[in-house]
Parts: sequence; structure tokens; C-alpha cells
Amino acid sequence: MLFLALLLQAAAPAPQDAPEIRVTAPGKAFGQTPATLVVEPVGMFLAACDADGDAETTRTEMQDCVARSFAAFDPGKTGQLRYFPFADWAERYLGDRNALPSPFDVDRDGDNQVSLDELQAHFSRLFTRFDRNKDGALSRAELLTIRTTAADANGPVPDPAAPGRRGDRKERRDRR
Ligand SMILES: [Ca+2]
Ligand SMILES: [Ca+2]
Ligand SMILES: [Ca+2]
Repeated sequence: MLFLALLLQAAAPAPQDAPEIRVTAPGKAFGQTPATLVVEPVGMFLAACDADGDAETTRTEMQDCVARSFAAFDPGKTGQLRYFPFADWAERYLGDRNALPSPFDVDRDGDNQVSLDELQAHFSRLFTRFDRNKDGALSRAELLTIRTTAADANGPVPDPAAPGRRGDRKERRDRR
């Protein structure tokens, strides 16, 4: 017993040497402003197309980037992606198989395949939509989307004034 006590005494630092222990509460989540600025999956794609590192994506940079990404899932160079490989493309480049654009939106001629031309045409429309100042390049500011629902570190914060929101949260938990 004495031995144990001596051992503990030896192991424990003298009180005056003990480092000060500060216990801090978890930081508050950021306020509403940063959480309401988000980037859509296609916005993330378009930002990553900036080839020369000037933080702006030109139409040419985008077209090259779409072609490169398409080629990665079209090893036979058919110029067509069926919906399943298109979902693989979306998973890699947009982060999720179900991220927009959906193949149904891109496949304009409805032949159940997404052609490179259809994908280029779709991205061209997106480019026009994002290029708010019409200078032919997408800045990071133009790629941001302002979300109307506030979110904290745990996800969207329900509006306490909205009825039924509590139920939504529970349902979301149950689905996991
Ligand atoms: Ca650029
Ligand atoms: Ca098609
Ligand atoms: Ca612009």
C-alpha cells in the first residue's frame, strides 16, 4: 500500500507544476450568415473546372472539363453514357448519384442515354444562369447560392414558427 502511494506521488506532478486545465464549452455554431451561403453540386463542379487558377471558370474551361469528366466514364469513346454510368459520373464529380442535374433533364432526346453534346448543352445553360454579370466567366461569388433556411453544424435549423417541423426532424432521424 505504501509502495503504491509512493508510486502515485512520483507519477503525479507537484501541484505548482501542474498545467492549468481549462474546460471550455463547445463553441456556438456560426450565426446564420455563413450557413446560408452554400454551393450547389454543379457549382462545386464548375469551380473545380478553373484550369488556370484565377478562381474564375470560363466557358472554354468548363467545356474542356465536362469533356474530360465524360471521357473518364466513356472508355469506349461512344459519346454516350447510359443512366447507370451517368450516376457514376455524378457520384464522382457532383458528390452524389442523385445530385442535379438528373439524367432525365440532360437527356433531351429521351433515348435513355446522355450524350456528350447533351451534357455540354446542359452545362452551357447552367453557365448562362450562373454568370450573373454576363462577363463570360464564373466567379466564386456567382457560384454561391443563398439558402433561405438557416443551418448550424448539425444541418438545417427548423423554423420554430413552422408547424410540424418537429415531426420532420424525428422522421429524418428514423430514416437513418
Ligand atoms: Ca480560370
Ligand atoms: Ca440522349
Ligand atoms: Ca461572371
